[in-house]
Amino acid sequence: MARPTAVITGASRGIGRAIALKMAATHDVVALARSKDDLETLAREIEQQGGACRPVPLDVTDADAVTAALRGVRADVLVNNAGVGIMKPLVELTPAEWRTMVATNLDAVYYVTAALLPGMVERRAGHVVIVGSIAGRSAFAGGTCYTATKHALVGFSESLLFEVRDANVKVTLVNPGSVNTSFSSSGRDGGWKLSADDVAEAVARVIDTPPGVLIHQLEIRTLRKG
Ligand code: NJP
Repeated sequence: MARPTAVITGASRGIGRAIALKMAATHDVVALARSKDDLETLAREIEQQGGACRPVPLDVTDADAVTAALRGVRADVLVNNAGVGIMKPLVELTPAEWRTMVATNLDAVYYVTAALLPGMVERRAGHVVIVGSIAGRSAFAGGTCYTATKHALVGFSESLLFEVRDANVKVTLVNPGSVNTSFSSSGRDGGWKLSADDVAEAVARVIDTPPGVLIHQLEIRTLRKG
């Protein structure tokens, strides 16, 4: 029997890469990001472990490229993970930085989900996971745009759930605290943070709930000491 397919955005490094490696134990992986070489390295690693991974080098903020690349892809699981955080006071943010965050953290979630959701609804099966953030319900100086995009995902994901749950499609928003990736370069030792593997483990668990049961929102915290 064919294995299910998981499409994962932002799979070239960090949390998305860890999710791809974790999901590859049970799913064929379609890995999206712009860094072609990193995706190919990931694919080789997954293949060495006996899995299957198709790298799709792509800018997820390019709506036409997303539609073209995902045409005909049958996704059982979609993990919208790609994201950008440029933390600085509002008056220092450039319009380009603002647009990059909104385009990556919000617009792209719409593009990728819209490309894969019709198939899920038609098959009456599927799971859309969105990697948000604790910044989706809290705020901090320097986070005007980033928190706005992650707050937006709360409304997006709950509205989407109400649209598709009768079609048996699940929607989950996963909100991690700080994760030790190259996402933020505070210069501080990140040993106290969650690891990308911690988040991947949580994602695998929310996907593995029984039919008829959905974890719609999950917040993940570290207990490690700073
Ligand atoms: O970030 P990082 P994380 N088109 O920088 C991809 C959220 N989060 O893994 O294109 C396509 O290591 C990029 O690939 P590439 C956060 O908001 C994090 O930590 O090759 N892909 C890379 O694979 C985000 O939503 C923390 O450069 C694009 C990936 O995105 C998610 O977790 C805390 C792209 C970013 O890898 C993953 O973050 C939290 C584009 N235009 C939430 N732009 C945290 N780390 O502390 C970027 O609460 N990517």
